[in-house]
Amino acid sequence: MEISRKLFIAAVVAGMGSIGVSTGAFAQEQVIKIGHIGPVSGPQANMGKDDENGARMAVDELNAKGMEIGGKKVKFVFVAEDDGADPKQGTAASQKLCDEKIAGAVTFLNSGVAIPSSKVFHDCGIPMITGAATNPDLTKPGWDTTYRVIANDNALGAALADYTVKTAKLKTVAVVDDRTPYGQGIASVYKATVEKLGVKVVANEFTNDKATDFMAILTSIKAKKPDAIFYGGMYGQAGPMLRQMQQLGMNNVKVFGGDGLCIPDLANVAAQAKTLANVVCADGGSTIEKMPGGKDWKARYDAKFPGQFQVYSPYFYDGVMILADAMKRANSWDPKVYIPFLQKTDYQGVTSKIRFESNGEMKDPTYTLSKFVDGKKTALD
Ligand code: ABU
Repeated sequence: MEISRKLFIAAVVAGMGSIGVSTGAFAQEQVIKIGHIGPVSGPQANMGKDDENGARMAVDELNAKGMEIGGKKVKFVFVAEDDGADPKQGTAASQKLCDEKIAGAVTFLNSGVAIPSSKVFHDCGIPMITGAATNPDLTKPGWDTTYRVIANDNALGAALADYTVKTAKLKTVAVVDDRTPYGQGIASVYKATVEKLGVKVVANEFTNDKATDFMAILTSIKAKKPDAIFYGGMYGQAGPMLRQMQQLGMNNVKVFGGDGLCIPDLANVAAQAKTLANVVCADGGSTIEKMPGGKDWKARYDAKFPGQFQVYSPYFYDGVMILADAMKRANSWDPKVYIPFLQKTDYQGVTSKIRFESNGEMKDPTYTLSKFVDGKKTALD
């Protein structure tokens, strides 16, 4: 009796394979792993965590609803890794998820991590969608494994340049970037576009993505009397920079920046600096209020992750739904089989209708410019 029970268990375990069937083998559920990698530790953790929350929420909702693919009941399992905003940690985590045989990843806040990691995913044939990394170089190779569901920095940098000239009617700017692929990339798009539109760039300064003391850079810029500073970088630096601008009396200097600093919490990061009122920043996509499914989605998000919403979680949510949609249409979770269906995505998401260009960029992406009114992030019309 005991021997036949052992033989039975051995037969079931052998039939499971290493990843194929859930531990509830008797339920015959097919496990499909979805990965996320982002900076959930360190100074960018609140943005990284928000992205992870969006992807996790989609996985939980798919499982709650129940889904069959190719006639088989499936269970999605969320596998999350921390990259600390560090390219080395990010590529190592990407290889780890490849080795764990995830079916797809919805992933990356930082372009400096996403770009080298996209090669890792390409080499192991696993598709990745980002809802936040915005450097245009990400999709330059045109791999069928790399997708983005948000506007890139060509759109955001140019929109801010256009605002500088046509709306704010400024004549001179200083440009500062953090030397990361993101900061450098968006700053170079902004600089080239404002120069083309007739603005004089009176200073070009550099910092890094760990710095918090900008007094020397700002003192040098102040002497050149620019109408505005464009900062290419993240909120962890933009906050102290705004505070130090106030300390130096640069209260009439406008501040422009991309999605890396355009977070609802910027007032706190800037210690309520008055200069916050001079900020205009650009995010990819629409406000929650204007998204087709935004209000309902946000109510569910806030119930699940109170006080954690930042910017891009709805895009990570849509990214997971897009992977599931492609698998459903392909009748398969095997990347080789479902990638051609992913390329032909035509999905009505929470954020917008999502379709892809042949290089994996989103078709017809939108963006939003915002300012801060009494410390509250407020979209411009
Ligand atoms: N786009 C916001 C996060 C910064 C980056 O792309 O690296």
